[in-house]
Amino acid sequence: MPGTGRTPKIQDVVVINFEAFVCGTSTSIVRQDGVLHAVGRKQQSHPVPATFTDELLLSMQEGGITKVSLPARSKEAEQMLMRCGVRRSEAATVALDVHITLVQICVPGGARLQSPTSMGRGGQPEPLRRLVARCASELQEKGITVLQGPEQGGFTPPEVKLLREASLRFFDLALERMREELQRDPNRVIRFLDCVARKGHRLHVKPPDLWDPKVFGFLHHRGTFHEVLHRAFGSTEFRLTHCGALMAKPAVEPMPNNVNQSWHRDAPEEPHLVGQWDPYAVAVYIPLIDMTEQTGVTEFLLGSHRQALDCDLLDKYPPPRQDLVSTAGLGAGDVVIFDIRLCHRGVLHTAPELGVGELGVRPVVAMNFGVNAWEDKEDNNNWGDQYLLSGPHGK
Ligand SMILES: O=C(O)CCC(=O)C(=O)O
Repeated sequence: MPGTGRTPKIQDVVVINFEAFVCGTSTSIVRQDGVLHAVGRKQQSHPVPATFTDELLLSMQEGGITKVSLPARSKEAEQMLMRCGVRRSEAATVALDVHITLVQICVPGGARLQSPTSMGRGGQPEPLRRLVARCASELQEKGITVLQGPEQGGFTPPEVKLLREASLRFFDLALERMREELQRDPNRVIRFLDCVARKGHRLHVKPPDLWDPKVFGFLHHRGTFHEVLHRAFGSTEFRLTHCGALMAKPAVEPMPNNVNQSWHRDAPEEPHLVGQWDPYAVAVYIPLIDMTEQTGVTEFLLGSHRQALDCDLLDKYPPPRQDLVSTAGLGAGDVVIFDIRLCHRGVLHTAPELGVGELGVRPVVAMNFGVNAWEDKEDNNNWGDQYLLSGPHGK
């Protein structure tokens, strides 16, 4: 099985627990008597051509696919099948009925992350104290909470504009420098102290301006989300340890690296801290555009912050949908707070027309906060040791 080093055996039946969601159809790939069958919602079963099977098994072994999809009857779909070795006559059978490709589907499987309501009983806005207590308790129990709209402590349109401009300004400079680096050496790995490429076409950047308290003081203190953190940590002794922006570039071409991020935690459990603080560290995400299922959402597994679960396995064995939430549906400026241990992943961004800047990117401000006793290893573990851009570097 993928990830375990074991090759699927002929007698394995229904080994592949992924689905294709195309044209409203859910299709499972089932292995029976050594042959892959695609079984549609109406239980019709189609053998998957042998050439395609090999490719599919290989991808599964590499853990690259959890869901498969094909844009209905499209030219690209047909081309994709051809590239996988399916002959035109076979493609007609497979493509029209079953809709399979090796492109990983890029919409989240679970519910939209939503605040129960911004109104209290009787249509009144929820009093700040109650809102803070509710969000802190949600963060503790589910591992994630959200502040939606300025009335709940989300950021205002002018604040979002400032954040978006600062993030894009830095991103554009970084792109220019990256192009120069790649021209010099096409194999250059983008791993700098201020800019790092991540899977899922993410570029994680650290715009130094975000550390400027005169312009971006609202990120650093006195916001409603700081109140939630205070309440959840049970202490005022916490601090901002990382401040950056996650820029998801659109994945529009059928390319082999068009894959969602792998499920992961941003930091591991620290048993010596949990006894005293739970949570002891969180990530705060602020989408800078309105999010839809197509704009590169982040998907989260509820409750996983307190589970001794190997997040990596979720790539091969997708979690139940009822335990998943995503940032789809959130507005620009909403504030997502999640436990640093919560399993999550970035889903591909496929709607450049809804993004911003020259490339149509999806920007999200990403910050880490932790109690003073927590050491954030983000900057040491995940980044390079040289700056891509010269000039001031923030913190
Ligand atoms: O960009 C996203 O949606 C999530 C990114 C993420 O989780 C990461 O890069 O660690």
